[in-house]
Amino acid sequence: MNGLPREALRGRLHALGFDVVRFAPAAAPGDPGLRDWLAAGHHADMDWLVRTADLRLDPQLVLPGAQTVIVLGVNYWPGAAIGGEPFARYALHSDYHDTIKPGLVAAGRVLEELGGLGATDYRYYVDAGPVQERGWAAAAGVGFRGKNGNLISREFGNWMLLAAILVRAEVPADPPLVAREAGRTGLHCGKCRRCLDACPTAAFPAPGVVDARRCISYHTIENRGFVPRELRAAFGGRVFGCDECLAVCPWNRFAQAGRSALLARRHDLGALGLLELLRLTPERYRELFKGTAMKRTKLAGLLRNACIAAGNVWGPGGTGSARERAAVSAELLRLVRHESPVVRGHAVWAVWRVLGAAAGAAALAASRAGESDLAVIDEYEAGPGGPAEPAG
Ligand code: B12
Ligand code: SF4
Ligand code: SF4
Repeated sequence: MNGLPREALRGRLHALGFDVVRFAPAAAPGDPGLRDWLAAGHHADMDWLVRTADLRLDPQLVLPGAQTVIVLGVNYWPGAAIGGEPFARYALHSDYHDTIKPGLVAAGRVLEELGGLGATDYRYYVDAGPVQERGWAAAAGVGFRGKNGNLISREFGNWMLLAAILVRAEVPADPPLVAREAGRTGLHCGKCRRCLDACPTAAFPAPGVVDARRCISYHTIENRGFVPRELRAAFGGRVFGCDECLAVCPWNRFAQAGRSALLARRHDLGALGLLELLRLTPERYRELFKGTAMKRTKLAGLLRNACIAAGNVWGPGGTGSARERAAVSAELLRLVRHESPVVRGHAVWAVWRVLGAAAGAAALAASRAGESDLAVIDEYEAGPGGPAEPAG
């Protein structure tokens, strides 16, 4: 197989909308931590990571004969802070899997044209494939793995999505930022540990290692069931994803406004209030979130998350406005009768938080009598659990 001209290829892929285009040799990378991470259970219930571990550790099992991994970065910094706490920034776009994919399809055509490759000589992935995108990005010098676990670009900071193409052709490799230290966590962090200290749920058992069982991003996006009760109060007003350990990172001072060539902004969603989220009907949910990453949680997941956020924002020490308190309580008391036990259970938790012990018990008495799901009954039994004076 012929080699591919590196700079011509980089230029063509950049023109397709990829902000960073770099190349690493597709040698098997060994096991720089994935197996330990899985063995410790840090993947929570994401068992697909276990099932694909062998593939993730050896690109030859994914595409036999692969010689190069092309690592692609898409910068999603909007230029100024948008939205707020409820939604992770990446989610305020049409689903990036869908909008980056046409760029990958076009990249495949470029490989065929420049390298005379066939369609089976390459495989591309964005997020969902059996490829450790952060590891390859570090190997190709896209950036370094911060103590927050994220791949940090010295050009764009933390706000970069990744994609990868395995290809059966040689491309001269780009060097990692520091030779022989590509995978080292915190390579350019120095003594800083802001991300570790800022994590609301203490989800870092060690620098660079995220325990998904404690991570708000995992629970609000991937977890389909009950969120552990002891973690909920730390979620604050977050409804989908969490940017905390990314946002505090000083490397973001280098962030540049993205071209958005392979993204479609939905910053309008950032203006949605919690009350509106609690009131979502299936029709309104479809209308608002069609084509976004937030479809992943389904309506029940989003309502569950909104209940947790409401329980925090209008609960003890919360910042919710007194003007909206009655309306929020009314919606929560409607949701304690929702068809999904997961929504009902978290609505009960939120009612305890918002109304406190006495008013909560009175308001919940009727629905409690009719509840038969054991997990939801457990939420009734748990009561407010701690100081529950309604705020403000
Ligand atoms: C599972 C997953 C999650 C889980 C677990 C996160 C985690 N830290 O592992 C949860 C749901 C919690 C999550 C959350 C988020 N995620 Co996520 N997630 C993934 C996914 C699908 C797999 C990651 C994984 O395998 N984790 C296990 C750990 C052990 O692996 P790792 O992070 O890759 O790190 C190892 C390797 O890099 C390896 N390594 C080191 N050197 C080398 C060298 C080579 C050559 C190789 C191959 C490997 C290697 O060693 C590291 C330590 O073991 C990737 C997509 C993908 N296919 O890679 C996206 C991905 C990592 N997520 C992403 C994003 C944006 C997020 C969030 C910011 C979303 C949000 N705002 O809520 C948060 C950030 C949380 C955090 N601090 O990490 C982006 C990150 C982009 C970037 N710049 O780093 C990715 C790459 C998706 C994408 N295509 O853009 N995520
Ligand atoms: S995404 Fe949020 S909860 Fe998860 S590790 Fe980062 S700061 Fe902690
Ligand atoms: S916040 Fe500090 S420690 Fe964390 S990734 Fe950024 S530079 Fe590294």
